[in-house]
Amino acid sequence: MKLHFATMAPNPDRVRFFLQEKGVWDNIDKAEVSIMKGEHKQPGYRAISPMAQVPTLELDDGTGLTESRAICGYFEALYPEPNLMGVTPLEKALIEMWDRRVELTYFMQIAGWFRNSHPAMAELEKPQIPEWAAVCEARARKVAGFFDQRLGESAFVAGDRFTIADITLHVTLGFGRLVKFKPWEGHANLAAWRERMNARPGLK
Ligand SMILES: N[C@@H](CCC(=O)N[C@@H](CS)C(=O)NCC(=O)O)C(=O)O
Repeated sequence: MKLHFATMAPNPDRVRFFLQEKGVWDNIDKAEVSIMKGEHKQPGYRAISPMAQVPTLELDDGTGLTESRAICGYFEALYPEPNLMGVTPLEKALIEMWDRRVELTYFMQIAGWFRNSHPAMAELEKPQIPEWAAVCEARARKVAGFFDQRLGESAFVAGDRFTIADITLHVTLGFGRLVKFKPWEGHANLAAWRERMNARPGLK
């Protein structure tokens, strides 16, 4: 199998951090795709990733597995330890709940804000809609407060141990820097959690 990924891109980073935390990143065969050069839109790549996005995990039988969370789920099954997606049915559901909350309510708002306002995205996001960027910005600012409150109640996003939900939030905070959004300035719980995440070798 081969992981098609891009550097400096949040979804590929979700998978990279997941594999680094598993300790297997260096063992995986990889191919770098340049988004800025449009390599993800070439017919050869679209054959495994019809929506022309990275990351894609290309399996030996030619199957193209996309969606970062699905790729992580596949690797979780291949490399069960350390567990990052839950063991019991309830724990699996709670971790998925928190991970999807981060992705859908926060990560996606940063994506909408960035893609609709940043000059570097003008080629990829046509048309850019400044009004939509403003809506996403307001939502991102609000939901950052929700996660700050959560991290005041819980050491990690999904409970008392590190999981994929922490990886998704860590990537989201990094993604937000592209629109100069630093919610840890003014949110003490988020700031303390971020310090701990930044200290993890797997999240570098
Ligand atoms: N839902 C997908 C999203 C993948 C995605 O949007 N990837 C971005 C890079 S972070 C991409 O390929 N963008 C290319 C483009 O917008 O043309 C996932 O979870 O992997």
